[in-house]
Amino acid sequence: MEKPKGEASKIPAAANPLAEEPTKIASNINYHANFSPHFSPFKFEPEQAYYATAESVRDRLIRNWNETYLHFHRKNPKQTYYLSMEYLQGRALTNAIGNLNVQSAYAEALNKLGHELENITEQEKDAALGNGGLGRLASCFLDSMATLNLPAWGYGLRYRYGLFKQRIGKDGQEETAEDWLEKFSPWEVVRHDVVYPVRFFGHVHVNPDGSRKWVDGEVLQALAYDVPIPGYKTKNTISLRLWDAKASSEDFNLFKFNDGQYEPAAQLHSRAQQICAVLYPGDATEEGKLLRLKQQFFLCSASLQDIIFRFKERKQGAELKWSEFPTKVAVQMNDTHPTLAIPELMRLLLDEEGLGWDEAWDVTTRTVAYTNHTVLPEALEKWSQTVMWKLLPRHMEIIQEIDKRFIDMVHATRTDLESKIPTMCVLDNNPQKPVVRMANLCVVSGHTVNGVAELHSDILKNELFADYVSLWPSKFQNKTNGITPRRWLKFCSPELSDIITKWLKTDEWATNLDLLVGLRKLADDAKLQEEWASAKMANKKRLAQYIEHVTGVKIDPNTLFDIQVKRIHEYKRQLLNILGAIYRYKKLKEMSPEERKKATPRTVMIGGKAFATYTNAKRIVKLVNDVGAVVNTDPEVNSYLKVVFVPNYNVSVAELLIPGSELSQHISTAGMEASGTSNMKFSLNGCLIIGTLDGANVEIREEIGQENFFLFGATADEVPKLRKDRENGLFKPDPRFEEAKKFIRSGAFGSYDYNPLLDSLEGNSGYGRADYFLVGHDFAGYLDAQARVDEAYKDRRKWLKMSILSTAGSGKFSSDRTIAQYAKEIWKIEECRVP
Ligand code: B1H
Repeated sequence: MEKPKGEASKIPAAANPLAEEPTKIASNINYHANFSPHFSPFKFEPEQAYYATAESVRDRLIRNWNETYLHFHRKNPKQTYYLSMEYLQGRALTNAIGNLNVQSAYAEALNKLGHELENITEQEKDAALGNGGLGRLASCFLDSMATLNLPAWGYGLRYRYGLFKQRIGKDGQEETAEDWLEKFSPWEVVRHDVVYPVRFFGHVHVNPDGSRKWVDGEVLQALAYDVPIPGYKTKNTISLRLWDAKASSEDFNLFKFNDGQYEPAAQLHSRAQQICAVLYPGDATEEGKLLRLKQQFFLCSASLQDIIFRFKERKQGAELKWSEFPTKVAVQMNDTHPTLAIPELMRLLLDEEGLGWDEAWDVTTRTVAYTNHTVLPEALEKWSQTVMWKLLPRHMEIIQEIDKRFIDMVHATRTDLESKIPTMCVLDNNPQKPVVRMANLCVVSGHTVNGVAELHSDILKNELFADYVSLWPSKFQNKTNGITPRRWLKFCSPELSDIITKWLKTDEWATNLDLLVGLRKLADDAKLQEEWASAKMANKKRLAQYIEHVTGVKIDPNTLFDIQVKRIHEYKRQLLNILGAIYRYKKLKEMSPEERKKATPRTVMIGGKAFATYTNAKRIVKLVNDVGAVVNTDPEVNSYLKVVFVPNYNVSVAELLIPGSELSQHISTAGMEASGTSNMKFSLNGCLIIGTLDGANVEIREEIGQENFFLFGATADEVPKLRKDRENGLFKPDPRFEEAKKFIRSGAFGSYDYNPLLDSLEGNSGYGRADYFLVGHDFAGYLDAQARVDEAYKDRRKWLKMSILSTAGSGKFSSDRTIAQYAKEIWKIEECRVP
């Protein structure tokens, strides 16, 4: 490959768009406003300033990006390809400017142009190509891969509409399409030369020599859109390659069109548009399920063709040895969503490259690895065999063969496991509903399977995948999740970051988060505590302004800010939180004004999106809003308690909420939250946690010290028995639990029918069992833990010390640590730094 033309260094200084002086940056922004126009001329409002600034920053990224591409190409190291159906990137501008370390130069340049950087960055729409933790994890991982100079790329889909926008109307949550590409995204570059065919349907043709080929059906084109992912303080800038689907011009039937048959004329074009139309097509219908499966295959097929193309390209004429493929390629599957990468790689090797089964299987199994993110049975993907035979007939043949060989192997080598074959094998051939078990396919085919927190990985080994462990003991690993400290501290809380840098006398913590332990010995220092408190207060005030702006509710920054933000799910137990707030409200009402004065004033904020068809989750959203409407307008109580539902929770809202919070709730039923990652973000920002022994909470508590964590609730190993007891009528509810429910049923929060929601806590859970999530069992412990919070908050110095110790103990939860472990222990890749 040739060196890219027009390198920055060869451009005369005067015209250098990469100069770092504010005056030159201003002129470059101006240049983009005028000569990369997207709006009417002479308009330079914040919106135009945003696009011009973004393009100016992109110029810088492109140089580093091209150099990185070239460097990887020349060095040809083993490279990781991260396959994920989701990336929750959020906004890119602040992050890019921060990673390039040109913050103040850009702020000054924009001032010269009559704008404030802070206002400009708010013009950007979030890229929300993900649902929640799993998607945000993928984005944090890309940030760390780039920062650690690792040869790695992400692959995903370029959804036209990302995660829906949430509005709160009179009936609760309403969803509207999130049009992140409404104007355009300055952060993506379409690669018109990177296009691969992806087939659906059709049938398998058997050649005279017995080889097989998938033919006919419909063929769409996958077109690459690349997003640059800059590392922090390094030139390395890696790619997130998002595939878009299109049909070719040959598929447009001009004859039909001219005949007035407009829709039939463009049938394949409209089918192509459907593929990447939305993030998660509702899968209640058969059509929805088929579309989701098509999306998954589209990602896998395009990515693997691209990976194989690059493998061949980097051979540069040398002899092609497929056995070397796993020494150059590591494919990581982010949950089972990209499982079809396995049969697709097999198919490409067998049918396109002509390898034999054993060789193809050896290459595939040494290449792919699988991360599990959940043990919830309803989230473990199972695809109908009938649908799969129709859509991907050749892949089904391959999966059948994989399954057959697995079963033969167990019969031949492990007769002790024979009775387990029906649950261990890939195909569930139940005649009523034959399905492919994607997680089993991943475990059987992947060289490594990992969970995302110690507790979760233990559950995988001891329960979900226990039968496989004796077969392949070294296959199972743990990789505790992490978060990028750049976005989640340095850039979202500059005030606190500056204080940390000042007291640690280094800013290296942003790339070596373990250095935060240095704060431990300073946690008692009154001067640090005061600076800490003032940074926290600044963040609380900023948050209060935002809350008033989006909800109209005025909140007092002198109250305890108590926040729970995450997807709304029964297992995450927002219902426990709001029942606690309801109980608190009732008690405050019953107090005399004198008694009330002793209460710790609180602002409870809850935010998160409910899946559009998840009725109970939507009822919880409605309840939080109804409680807020009553409590916040009750003059007796509202200086002691406010309850706010924060609408449309997303990455950029998180960047405001997390730095401004003092207490955060991570209160899932033990054993159900695989890890959680917002717990890490809050803790890093000096926020105390009230939580259960679930997911990564366990490790956070270990790191920051149990005395700095408000713990309550059943443990994971107690849960099964408690559920049984509950079934058998052995559960004795705490009277406070009964009181809170009764208060809702009395109509205290309006006329909406909350009975079905409350019934789920009693006899009629949607899971067919009463209070499956043990809200009733944990309620008393929860209230007691909250009482300990109230007491601790009254001792300001003690609270500040705990807050500092939370940050000090968060070093482990950097995604740099997580990714370094993946690189060493799963991918076997090494740094490839651009000089
Ligand atoms: C997590 C999901 C998930 N686990 C299905 N599983 C989806 C499952 O669209 N779908 O079909 C989407 C997402 N997401 C989360 O992953 C866990 O619940 C968190 O505990 C964990 O922190 C996060 C990242 O590992």
